[in-house]
Amino acid sequence: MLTPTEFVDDVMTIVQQRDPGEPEFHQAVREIAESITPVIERNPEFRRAQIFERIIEPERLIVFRVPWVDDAGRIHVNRGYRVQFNSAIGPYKGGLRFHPSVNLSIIKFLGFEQIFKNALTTTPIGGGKGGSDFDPKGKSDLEVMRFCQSFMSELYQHIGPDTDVPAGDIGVGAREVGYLYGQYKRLANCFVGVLTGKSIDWGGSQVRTEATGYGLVYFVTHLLQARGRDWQGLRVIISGSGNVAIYAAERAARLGATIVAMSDSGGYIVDSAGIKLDTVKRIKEVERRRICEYVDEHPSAEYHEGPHGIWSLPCDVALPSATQNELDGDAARQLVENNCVAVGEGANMPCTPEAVHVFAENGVNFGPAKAANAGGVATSALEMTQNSTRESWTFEQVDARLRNIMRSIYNQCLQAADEYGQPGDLVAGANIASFLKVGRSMLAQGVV
Ligand code: NDP
Ligand code: 2IT
Repeated sequence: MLTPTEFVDDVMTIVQQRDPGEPEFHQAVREIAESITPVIERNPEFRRAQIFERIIEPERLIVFRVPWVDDAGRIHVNRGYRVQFNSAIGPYKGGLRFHPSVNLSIIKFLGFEQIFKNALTTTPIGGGKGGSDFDPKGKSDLEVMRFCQSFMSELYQHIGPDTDVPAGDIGVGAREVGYLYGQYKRLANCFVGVLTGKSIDWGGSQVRTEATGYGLVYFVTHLLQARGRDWQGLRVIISGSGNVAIYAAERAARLGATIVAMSDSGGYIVDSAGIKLDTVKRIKEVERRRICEYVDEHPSAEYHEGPHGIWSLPCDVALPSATQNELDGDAARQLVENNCVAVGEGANMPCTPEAVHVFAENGVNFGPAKAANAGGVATSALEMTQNSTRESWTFEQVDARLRNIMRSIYNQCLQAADEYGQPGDLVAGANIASFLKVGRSMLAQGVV
């Protein structure tokens, strides 16, 4: 009989020996390994076929040089990555992150999480992720274009509409997807759905821009319903002010919530009357400036240096939507003290393991990232469907599908948690339901 500790220890020994110096990847592997021990016990064929031991090794890892020339004629060299982690249930799918902090550990944790997230979406997509340590901040449009063209000059040979379909993530939005797509099309001489998050004018899907944030709010709606509540009158804190944060704020505000605080990497703004989203959108999406400038236009609001203090504010719901490990145990205890009732992870792995533990101990309803933020990639899969059938669905059609998908994800998590004796634990439920789907698919396809 395998004890849970033995299984987790065995797995962690493998990744720590094979992949030293990858703390974020180890963190993501440990969380899943801990949750799925009962699945391995109940399904010995998974153990015999070494399913988890195979899942933790990417099918393919591509690392490449990205040279580019700035506006002053200086040459820069960045590093590009694409991890094609698992294709058991469909083509590799996952975003590209452009941020100076990007390294192999971060790309692998994101790619690993993506396998399980994508399995929950009910759509047939495998897991992948990529990016670069390039920093788009402060660069001109032409510099960003030259960088994207150089990045795609290598990447194009590894991707395809039935092979691997990248999209956006931190630092990669509509502008970058446009430049990346232009270069792909030129090199491949082929107009296909090889990227998602495209503009509506040339193959994008309605709702993709809004999908991660809207989907997060649809998911948290179920958490609130479980407590007999809705969004009306709730005070909500959202970290970040990028794609996920902005559209989560928009949807929650439309449902009657007051968004009291948002942030960027420099600090956070507090507006107890409710943050004016039009101002945030203009500052962050159009002008690409800093969130602190919000208070110049709304003097009753406050700005505080440093992003971490945002969790000390009183709120009913917290939606960490900036980056990994941004909400730690102390922040979680502060939220609990302030009577926060629900937390939905908009970012990938934003809560540390200690924070997740604090929420569970204190009865805070918690939506883990791979379930709560899956609306973005799910809508990417809907974009792929529209591209391959050359259809364009209306906003209402896509939004209705997104709501159904988020409901299905919530139900899958609840059911799996129940079946494996951990009722209400959505972290366990998300990990078990997704692992079962990927694991069964790998079993069926043999040792590959
Ligand atoms: P954006 O680039 O649009 O916005 C990122 C936001 O997070 C910005 O406000 C940024 O501040 C802040 N941020 C980024 N890095 C840090 C950091 N190291 N410390 C503090 N703040 C930081 O990215 P997205 O909104 O697309 O992504 C946000 C999160 O959501 C990421 O974890 C991403 O993986 C996840 N996600 C995204 C999806 C999508 O469809 N876009 C889908 C599912 C998950 P600043 O402007 O100062 O850099
Ligand atoms: O983390 C994520 O799910 C994303 N960045 C979206 C990926 C996608 O392919 O739409």
